[in-house]
Amino acid sequence: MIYAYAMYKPNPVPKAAAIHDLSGFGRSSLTVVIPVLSTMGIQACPLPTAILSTHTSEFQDYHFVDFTDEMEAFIAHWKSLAINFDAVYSGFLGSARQVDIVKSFITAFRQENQIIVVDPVLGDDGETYDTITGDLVSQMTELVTMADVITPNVTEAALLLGEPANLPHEAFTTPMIKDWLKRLAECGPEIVIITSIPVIDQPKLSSVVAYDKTNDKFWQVQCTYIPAYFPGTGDIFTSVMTGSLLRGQSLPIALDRSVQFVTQAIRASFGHDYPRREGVLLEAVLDNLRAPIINTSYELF
Ligand code: PXL
Repeated sequence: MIYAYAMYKPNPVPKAAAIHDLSGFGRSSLTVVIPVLSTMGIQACPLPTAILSTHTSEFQDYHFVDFTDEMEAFIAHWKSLAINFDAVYSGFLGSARQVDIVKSFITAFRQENQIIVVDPVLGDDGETYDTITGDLVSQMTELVTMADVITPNVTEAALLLGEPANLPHEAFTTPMIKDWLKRLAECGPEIVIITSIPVIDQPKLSSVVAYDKTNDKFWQVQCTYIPAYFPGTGDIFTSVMTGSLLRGQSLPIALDRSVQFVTQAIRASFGHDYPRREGVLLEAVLDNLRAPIINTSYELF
């Protein structure tokens, strides 16, 4: 019996390699990824892609330190430690060359029972972020081929597919959304999630949609559209998604939880008069991640 117990090695805290930038101020990337994953009982192991004084949205003159040349040395050390990651989760990349580094990271640390989550951080609201080059966009289309789960927003989905990034609301018919989801899944990922989809004739709603390729099922969760842009909400969304999937939740429950949490975070922040560029008041709502899901609103579509 004692022998049998000694053979059993449960993994009480799953590990996620978190490949994102560290922006010192403004609540995005690692400053939201780490607290969200930790609160969900996941160990976040950061591999920084760049270090910035602030994120790049609505801040000028930020200081940007590209970490490309350091990443390989970090990875070599991690390889020598033979670390096993239950998830590899990448987000904002600081240069096009980093895509190759992340690809070889995934190859080197691949193991069974692991999820590779790629959040192809490129832009929002029809525009690319300040530091995103055309090269990085085309390289990102290659990185998504190695992922199990991708979580572009609607602008990033358009960029990955070579579609116009600023389509009118009326363009987002169900067949068109399904076509985008399927085309992205054909690139490789088993699960494709697109956030911030406009809902035709419902300006007060926004929707998050997902395609589960193995089971050929489409899911959606609708939420109230709040007319304010907060940076970092995409990073929070994908972090909750990653945490939920690592905790064994189903795709629609994970979607629901992520949408609910981001909505709570935006609602907790929207009523306050403070600069939006500082991101949502994550610290005020983080504990909600420990609460059980009570109401779900996901549906097949
Ligand atoms: O939240 C996405 C993101 C991540 N990292 C940096 C950013 C942004 C969005 O503006 O600037 C550095």
